[in-house]
Amino acid sequence: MTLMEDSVGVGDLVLLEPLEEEPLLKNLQLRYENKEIYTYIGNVLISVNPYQQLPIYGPEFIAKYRDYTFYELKPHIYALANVAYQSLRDRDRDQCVLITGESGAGKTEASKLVMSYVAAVCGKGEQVNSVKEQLLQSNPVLEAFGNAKTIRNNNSSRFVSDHLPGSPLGGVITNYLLEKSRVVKQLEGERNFHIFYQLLAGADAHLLEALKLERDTSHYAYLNQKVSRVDGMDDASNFKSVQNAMTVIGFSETEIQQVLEVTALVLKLGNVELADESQANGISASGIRDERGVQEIGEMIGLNSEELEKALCSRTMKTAKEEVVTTLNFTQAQYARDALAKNIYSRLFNWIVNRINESIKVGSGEKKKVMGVLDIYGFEILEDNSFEQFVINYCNEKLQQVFIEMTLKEEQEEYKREGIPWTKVDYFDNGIICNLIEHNQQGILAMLDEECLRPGVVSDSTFLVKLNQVFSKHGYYESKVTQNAQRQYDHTMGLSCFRICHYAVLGQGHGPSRPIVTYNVNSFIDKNNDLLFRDLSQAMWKAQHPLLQSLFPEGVPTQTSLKRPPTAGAQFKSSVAILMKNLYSKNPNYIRCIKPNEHQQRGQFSSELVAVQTRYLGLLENVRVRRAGYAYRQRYGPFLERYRLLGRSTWPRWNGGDREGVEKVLGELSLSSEELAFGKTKIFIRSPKTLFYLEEKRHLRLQQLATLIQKIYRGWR
Ligand code: AOV
Ligand code: MG
Repeated sequence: MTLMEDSVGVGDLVLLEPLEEEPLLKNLQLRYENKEIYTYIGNVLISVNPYQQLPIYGPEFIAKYRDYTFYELKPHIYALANVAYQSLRDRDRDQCVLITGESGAGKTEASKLVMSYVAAVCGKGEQVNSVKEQLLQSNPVLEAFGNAKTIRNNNSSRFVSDHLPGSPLGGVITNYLLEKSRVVKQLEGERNFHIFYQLLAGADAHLLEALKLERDTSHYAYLNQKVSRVDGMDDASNFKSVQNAMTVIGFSETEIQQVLEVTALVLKLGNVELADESQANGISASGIRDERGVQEIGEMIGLNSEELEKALCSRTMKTAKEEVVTTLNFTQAQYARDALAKNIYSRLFNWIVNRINESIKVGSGEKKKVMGVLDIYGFEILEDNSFEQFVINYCNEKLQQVFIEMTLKEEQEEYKREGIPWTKVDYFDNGIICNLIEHNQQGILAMLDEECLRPGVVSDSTFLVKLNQVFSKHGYYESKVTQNAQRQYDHTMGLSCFRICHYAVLGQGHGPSRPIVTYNVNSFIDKNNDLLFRDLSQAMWKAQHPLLQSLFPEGVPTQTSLKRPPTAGAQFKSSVAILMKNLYSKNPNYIRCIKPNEHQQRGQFSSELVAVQTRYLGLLENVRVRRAGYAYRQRYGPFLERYRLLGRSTWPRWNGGDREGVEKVLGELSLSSEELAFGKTKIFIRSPKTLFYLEEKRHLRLQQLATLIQKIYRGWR
């Protein structure tokens, strides 16, 4: 079975006729309904989430795909993984597999499939096998600490990971940007990170007692009381898997214990109840309502509870000359407590990632080639979008930019390599939207920073006022204030909101399905400030708990720096920049994931929902780019093998070179020379029609040959 013999639709959208949205969607739907979830656009793989286990994975399929070239078998994620792995090995180029798509579209599952493929086909030997096992076991650990149930996906990744399986396998996982606000607050219908529920459900009585935890999730303020269980997810047994995985990776028993202690600490912090102790004379202050809780925490982490109390309820301001201690009011104290919990958890997560890396990193010495598998949180449009969605969507916007630029570049390079003239292709450059967000002075993030650092009264609304002034005429920005007569007036947008028109695919779909996202500026300033008062980091550093202490190196009292740590937005932006640099230095391979319905249900394909995604993934545009020059290309060898039965001189036997053979066959068929280009190693065909013509001819010829054979056979009888 090959690409074009695929019974359901076309296996490569480059062959789609006519090239329009409706047939494209129909093609994906038809394939999906026949459980063909993979489709190509040239070397890009589209994957539609099946929401069911399909019998198309595992050793048997891996073995099949490793022995064939890309187009010889049905589209499959293994074929893409194989191409990436082979160019890593044979062409000595670092690779990256870039997986994009909205939340719940199947990115994480795809990344796991790619990694398991690479693990299966790469080098052998005892040491390699153990590293492979460790790499694969990193998934359950990362998912426990970095994933959570959201409205969109029961197992949503709340961080960006870049797995770098090396050669022979080894690697590093770079972790960027955990959504730490989830630790203290979750939207309705969502959960905190899986590990909290796993720990409470799966710890045996002895462990629970040692950590002084209650089994019941309702005991903990940080665990959303409305949802504690997820259908089909067994927290208790997952906890066992996580413990086991940590052991396989090489965490010592003490390390595992300490990780769990810090996890428990976060839950306990959430239960520290604060009291408003403002005095009649107007001086505001806060205190601890339940001293026992703080004492318990103190004992657990080896810190005097009075010290902890002080750090939670007051703040030392240092100036160049003196130190002033002020009491925190009730709101500030709550903020401080939550900031501490968020910081502890996100630093713990980073520590875990680094610890895994120590185990799996490629041996030191000469630089090894690497293959990055980048799995990010998907584009998110919720009913109420806040700072988290804003940065997540910014990250996706940047990836889209890489995608467009690199697809074009790759296409151009292939033409160059093959010695074929390149014609420029026009495409929509989303740089304007990226700029709107990230420009150093005039970008939304820069203005947010400016507002956070500005002395005087600043608030989320002063920030919005500023945005409105600066972007009043920006084509991709809108708010209630900037809306003007030309634009459709939208009464639903709140006064505290602004809107961005993301991934705008110009000229296509100006309807409601354009990915316009409304962000509410509420708490943008706080979230961006992400302040952790020094008193708290110093207290954590003083704790006798070795892991906890190591998470707060800046708590060393001798540190006198008055420099403000970078804001959350600035950190995010620089992580994104590193990520981009990393991507541009590698050879890209793309997987574009699509979510077929909003209900996480198998078998349902909503055309409207898929249409929105194909638009903002720019799939049509992608096909257009791919077809702008030559729609189809194939190496001479396999091409000749397939079509030589059409030529008089090449059938039944051909003794010449592959390229000459192809020239002969196509020459004898009198195809227009406009339609063909002979590259150094590949034949290029301009329009899909020509390819269909060849296929049709081949089909007829096969029938002819079959009849002939039957005749001969009958003659024999
Ligand atoms: P995501 O990574 O794209 O979302 P996931 O990879 O977590 O999405 O996929 C969501 C769910 O879809 C999984 O938990 C599986 O149940 C199912 N699924 C996805 N791909 C497959 C597949 N190939 N075969 C079977 N089931 C699949 V997010 O992390 O939310 O952006 O932030
Ligand atoms: Mg994911």
